Amino acid sequence: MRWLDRYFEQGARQIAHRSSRRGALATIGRAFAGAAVALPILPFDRVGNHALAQSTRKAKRDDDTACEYWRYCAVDGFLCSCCGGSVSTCPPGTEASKVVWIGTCRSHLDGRDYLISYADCCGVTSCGRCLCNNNVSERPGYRMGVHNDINWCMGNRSAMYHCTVAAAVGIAETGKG
Ligand code: ABN
Repeated sequence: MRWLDRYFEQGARQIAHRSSRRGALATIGRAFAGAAVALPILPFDRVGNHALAQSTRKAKRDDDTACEYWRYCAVDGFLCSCCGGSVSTCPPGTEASKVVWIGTCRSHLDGRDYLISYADCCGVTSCGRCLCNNNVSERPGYRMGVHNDINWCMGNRSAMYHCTVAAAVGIAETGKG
């Protein structure tokens, strides 16, 4: 019966060898390495994230306290709608600048281009809230009427800049026809 003892002894040794701590660690290591290679190429569902980003962007185009609001495409300054005024009215205690600059912004509501008159509100120190700097069709300082990086309160009794308003004043013509 020695051969039977040897047979079982060998089998037991093989099992012990295969189930050693080192063997188990090696198996776990191989599983991790495999996962690291496989995971980045697995298909991820990013549709939800994209839809959320789209709806957030859309909501901001309607929010006159957000830099993305459609009339602010060429605004440079603090939004008066965050400073006690509104999108087109200066806060109490300030007065609109005598000089303005003009931008052309497309409305997402009807797809048309509107002339936007940007004015600085003057007479009180800087509001400091909702700073935006958008420059669609903005031009350098030698084209003053379409330049936004200037304190337009300079022409007023008090040159102190507080915030900026954006009034839609007309529909932009294409110049064609
Ligand atoms: N037109 C807004 C503004 C005011 C002060 C300085 C830069 C820009």
